[in-house]
Amino acid sequence: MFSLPELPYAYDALQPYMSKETLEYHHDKHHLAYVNNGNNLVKGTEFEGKSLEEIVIGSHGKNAPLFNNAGQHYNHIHFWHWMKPNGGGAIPGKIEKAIVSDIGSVDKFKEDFIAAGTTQFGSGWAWLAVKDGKLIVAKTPNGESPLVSGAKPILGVDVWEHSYYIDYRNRRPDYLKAFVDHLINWDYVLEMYEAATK
Ligand code: MN3
Repeated sequence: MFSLPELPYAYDALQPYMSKETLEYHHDKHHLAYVNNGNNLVKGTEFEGKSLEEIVIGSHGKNAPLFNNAGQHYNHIHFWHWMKPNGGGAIPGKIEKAIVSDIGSVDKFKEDFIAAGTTQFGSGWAWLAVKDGKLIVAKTPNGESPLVSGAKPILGVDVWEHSYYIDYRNRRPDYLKAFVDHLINWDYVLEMYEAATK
């Protein structure tokens, strides 16, 4: 059964970069809907009792309603942890080294990541992921993630309008820049990088 995790910080902890109102709607309403829909849709399918990652990968291309909700549940569980108060800042050495060797430079990573989020037409996500042992920047539509193309996501940002419209209106690039500079929880990114490259 899917369940809604609590936010790892207070609803007002990410202000002024992400408001209490945004987190209340995004976590309490949007994420909860994915949890409830996912629980209803998984019932009686071959995916009942499987892990969330198995459901996301297994339902892709097979059961769109289940995939959309399970994919968004997976994405949002991590999204809350990919942010923290006073985030951004110095990148852990191990990840910085991999960014420089696989992407070129930290500036290039930031530019590519923001561009991926800005150019994702409509709803979706921008990613930093590990594919074949190397870091890549990617974007996906709707509830997809790099999991469905055999990669392991280690950082993602939600570019659905519900994630930024209250705070930034139509200024998605400003939201993405604030996410990179002030919200990213690099400790959690490092944790996922280490798990993905074990
Ligand atoms: Mn969302």
